Amino acid sequence: MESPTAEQIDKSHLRRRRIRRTGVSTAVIAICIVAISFFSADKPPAVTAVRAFPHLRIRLPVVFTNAGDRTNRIFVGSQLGVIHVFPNDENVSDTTVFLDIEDQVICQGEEGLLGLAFHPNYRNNGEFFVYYSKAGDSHMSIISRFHVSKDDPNQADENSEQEIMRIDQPFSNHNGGTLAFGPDGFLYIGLGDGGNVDEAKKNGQDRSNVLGSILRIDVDRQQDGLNYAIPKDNPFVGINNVRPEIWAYGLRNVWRMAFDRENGRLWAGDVGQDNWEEINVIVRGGNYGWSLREGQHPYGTNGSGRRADLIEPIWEYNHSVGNCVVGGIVYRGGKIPALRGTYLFGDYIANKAWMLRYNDRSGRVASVSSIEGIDNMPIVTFGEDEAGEAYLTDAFGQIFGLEEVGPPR
Ligand SMILES: [Ca+2]
Repeated sequence: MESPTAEQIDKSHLRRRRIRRTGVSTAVIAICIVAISFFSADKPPAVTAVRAFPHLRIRLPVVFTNAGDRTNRIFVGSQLGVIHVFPNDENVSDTTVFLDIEDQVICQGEEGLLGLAFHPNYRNNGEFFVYYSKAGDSHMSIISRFHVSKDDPNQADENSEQEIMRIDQPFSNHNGGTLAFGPDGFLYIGLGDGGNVDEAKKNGQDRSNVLGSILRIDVDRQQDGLNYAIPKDNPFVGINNVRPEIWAYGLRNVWRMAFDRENGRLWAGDVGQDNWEEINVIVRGGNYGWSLREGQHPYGTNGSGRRADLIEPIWEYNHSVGNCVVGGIVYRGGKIPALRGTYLFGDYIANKAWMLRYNDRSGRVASVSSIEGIDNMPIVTFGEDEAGEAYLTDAFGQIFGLEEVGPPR
């Protein structure tokens, strides 16, 4: 993929040549060279994926996260319905089963245990939240609260389940499934459009149900007979026939979203259908266009041109590049300082992953470059440890970290 900075750099070179012709002082030229370096610096260093925790192989590792409780442990959720825990130590040889609800989870195709998030106050209240597809029910997604056991920090209390929400899915695919707490302490839930193809149920633009949306709920309070409450500043509170849980909508199948731990910005990958995969920056009340648009293009018979009320993805790529975007995380670790602030994402089908630099002021992408060393790795998810170091997992059960291998290229 072409880096949008290339043109800017070319223009800077032209400017520099013009200055030389007019005989401007070397000090000015030096300033220009600094400016050119600044443009170049808007591309991250060369980075490669390397195997992390090489003695571990975890079946279908769809969530990689930490508890934020200063114990420096890693938690990996398996789509089968098992959550593993292990110390953040390269030499670890085995995991401990933190929670096993395999008997109540159907793991098939896009269904299974898909989401796991620890309460921001987990250290004190021991609460964590799980998203799974319920066995014995027809395409039913469950979001439940569990507690850690009283006497063993590496063991959840399987009997502590309290169902928070259930979502009746019309089909088996497009379940979304990411759970993530925002900096506001509310739980965000990424959902798909209900599945099948061509947005069969037309849920993307329909706010009378929760599908095709990202939800925002308060799990610390209860309201109207629900096991959660609606934050008062949710964008659609009090609007007739619109679900007040909705934070943003017009989404097809959010496969992985994450908050930037430094500035709270919410990033989401939205899997496309025919041609385009999307990276979106999610804002309050945003309509992300599905199924009027796919990527930055009209979609289907009701396809729409650009409209002020439809938010375009900040980045898209077509199906000659990859077929299933995996939204990642913004790197905030300490190991690769020049990578800080870079959004990492990948593609499940294409065996590719990228680093995206975003310009806060312009709201535009400054550069996208490939992460090296991605070979025969169907990327499933990204995650971070407590220190903000980045990891990704693949469908073969392997975990990878990142290493800097040179200057930008
Ligand atoms: Ca879109």
